[in-house]
Amino acid sequence: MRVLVLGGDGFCGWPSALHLSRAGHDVVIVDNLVRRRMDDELGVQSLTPIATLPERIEAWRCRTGAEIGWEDLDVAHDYDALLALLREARPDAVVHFAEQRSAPYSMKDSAHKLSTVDNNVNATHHLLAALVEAGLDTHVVHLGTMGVYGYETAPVDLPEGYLRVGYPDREGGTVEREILYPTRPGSVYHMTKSLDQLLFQFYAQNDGVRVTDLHQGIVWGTQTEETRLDPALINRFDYDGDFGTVLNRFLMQAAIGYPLTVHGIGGQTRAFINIQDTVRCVLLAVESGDQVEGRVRIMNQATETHRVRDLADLVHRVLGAEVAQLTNPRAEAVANELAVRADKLKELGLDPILLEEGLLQESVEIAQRYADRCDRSRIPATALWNHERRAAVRARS
Ligand code: NAD
Ligand code: USQ
Repeated sequence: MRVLVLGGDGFCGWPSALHLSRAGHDVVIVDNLVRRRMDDELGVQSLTPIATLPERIEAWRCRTGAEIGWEDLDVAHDYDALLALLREARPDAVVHFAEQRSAPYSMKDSAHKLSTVDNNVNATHHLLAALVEAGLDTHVVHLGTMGVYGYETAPVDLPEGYLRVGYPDREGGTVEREILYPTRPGSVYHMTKSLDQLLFQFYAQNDGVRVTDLHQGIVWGTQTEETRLDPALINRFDYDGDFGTVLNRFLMQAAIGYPLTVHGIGGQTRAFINIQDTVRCVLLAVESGDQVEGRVRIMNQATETHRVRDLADLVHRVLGAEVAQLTNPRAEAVANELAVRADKLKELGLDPILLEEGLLQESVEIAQRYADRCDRSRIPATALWNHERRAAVRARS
């Protein structure tokens, strides 16, 4: 298949592009490198030294003989170029990773809220409108998030996107409907993923666009089978207070002797997936595109759930790290229960990698190897949207 990977220079997009290429697909990355510029804006860099995108692509060609293309294009703001690319490439599938993905970054201030909505909603909408204008029957595989369901304790195992509800009709009977699971996003970033869901629903219903929305949990790990093939293929590793995700942050903090930054009592339960499984799921979704017809196919892309405190305890036990309990910078439930249905990807053949001590070791080794690249001053979370804490800060100033 010919596959465009929007956001193919990022943490999930780069290893997914390699995995698709290795599976024999003809891959073109579409990325305007805005994520690398955000590193400059934040004064931070990936813990791992990532090569430029042309160097990465050349290293892949040298190792495997496979060619990957690159289009430097802003999916959210250059509609004509996107349309022209789609018309020329006529892809069988487009994998869409090209969004601003950090909740803290999206909550820094109004400018970051606005730019996150502008980038994410426009990127998704431009893609859908351009596919319709080009008259293509391309399958869209979008990376969404488990966070659209919200992280309050739910009375059900979270279903895969849809909820069957009954309510009274005018004749005193009951009408049954399947609706999108009500969204309850916890940040402007997560809200953009809720808005994406409506765009997909509309374009599937109105224009018959085939869409798979992968509701992915928090990704942990760094390398995949393909990124290990050459130092120039190494994946990025975010550890800073905006883009670093919780388990990778804890592993890196343990490696450099920094007390683990548990927010609040660490009662938050979240869904997780290893980066190696991310790339497998993306391949499974792409290769099963002929199964998508009519309504949007939503699959929960998460393999297990963990409480933040339990992850900190695990890292403490295995690596002897000290655990700190910080005032939570975010507005979120102090503690929640979480159970998730995630059957569809398993039915397609996913055999999940579960968190175990051995697997933590690779990330720790990477963190130790590149510890001198870490700027400890960039570890604390600086985006503050816990309302009580914000009020206290205001009162003091
Ligand atoms: P990332 O920031 O590392 O990568 C995103 C890539 O998209 C970057 O290379 C960036 O330059 C590119 N991009 C962004 N806006 C663009 C635009 N307008 N035009 C062209 N390119 C653009 O993020 P990631 O961690 O790889 O996440 C990828 C997707 O997966 C996101 O949509 C995110 O919401 C989703 N996701 C990520 C995680 C996670 O833990 N990392 C978990 C669940 C879902
Ligand atoms: N947390 C800590 N300490 C830290 C960092 C985070 O206790 O140092 C806590 C947070 O308060 C939160 C939980 O850990 O309760 C998860 O935070 P996170 O930063 O690891 O993940 P999140 O903000 O939810 O976002 C990440 C990705 C995002 C993706 C999402 C999947 O950045 O792109 O959509 O995971 S999910 O969480 O399922 O919505």
